[in-house]
Amino acid sequence: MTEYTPPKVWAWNQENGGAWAGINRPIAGATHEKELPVGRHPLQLYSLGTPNGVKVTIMLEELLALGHEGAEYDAWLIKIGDGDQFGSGFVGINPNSKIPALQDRSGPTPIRVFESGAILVYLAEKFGAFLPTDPAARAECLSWLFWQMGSAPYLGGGFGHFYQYAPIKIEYAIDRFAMETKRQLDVLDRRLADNAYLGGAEYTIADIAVFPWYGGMVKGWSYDAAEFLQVHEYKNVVRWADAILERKAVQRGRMVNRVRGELSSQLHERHDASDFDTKTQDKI
Ligand SMILES: N[C@@H](CCC(=O)N[C@@H](CS)C(=O)NCC(=O)O)C(=O)O
Repeated sequence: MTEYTPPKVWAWNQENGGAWAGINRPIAGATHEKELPVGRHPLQLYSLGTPNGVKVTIMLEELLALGHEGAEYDAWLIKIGDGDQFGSGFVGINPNSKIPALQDRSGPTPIRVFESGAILVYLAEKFGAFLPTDPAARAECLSWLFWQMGSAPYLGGGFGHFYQYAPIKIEYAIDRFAMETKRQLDVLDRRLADNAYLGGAEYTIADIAVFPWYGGMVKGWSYDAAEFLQVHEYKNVVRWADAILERKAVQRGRMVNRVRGELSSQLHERHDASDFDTKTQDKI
């Protein structure tokens, strides 16, 4: 390993060569003026089909499947590789410049919500679904939801970054984050040994948040690392992920704002329930 001695003062090296280096900046705020489009539905989602984005589209499709018409939504595509998250309109609803961001326009004054966990809680409370009201069950559900928000950056920003995206393979970094990712999978596996879902017997926003990250990991969708991390060993996580994947709302939610994979699985924007049948990339 080449030794690196940090200088006295860090400087921004724009040419660091890593994947995503082009969109990383040490400053916040908008880079350009750009209004966001607004559709006809009460909820406007600005997102991309990454694990964080998919949490929200799964939740919205689950709410619609339960018959909550107020959960009708327009899902607009934010291309983070092109820097759409730094447009002034997007920064106006998420000062952190990251997808997903939601605007609820059902009332007299639009309400903005950013951070996928906050969006899940907001929607669960608005529609009274997927968040138990019993104090013990609610505490368990929120504990797993916040576990996901705190843990996934080690999986994505730590393991995924150094294993797949970094321009050089650094044993120390890969080793550290592989160990933490396996520990996290074991945490889930032990919980799911005695419980159908993370909150207990019921499917909740905790499962909706954790599935795209850790379900994706054990299904081998992430970072080409299934063999490296021996993900098949986490049998209870695999069983749980398979059960969630059978849900029609989950299958639909995974298609929205998706820009990779089979063309028939990519619905770049969703403005109507019928779009799943008529507007996937293989059909337009
Ligand atoms: N904690 C945030 C994380 C969101 C996040 O990291 N979004 C990524 C895509 S998955 C993003 O928009 N990245 C663009 C950027 O960093 O400029 C959440 O859960 O909403």
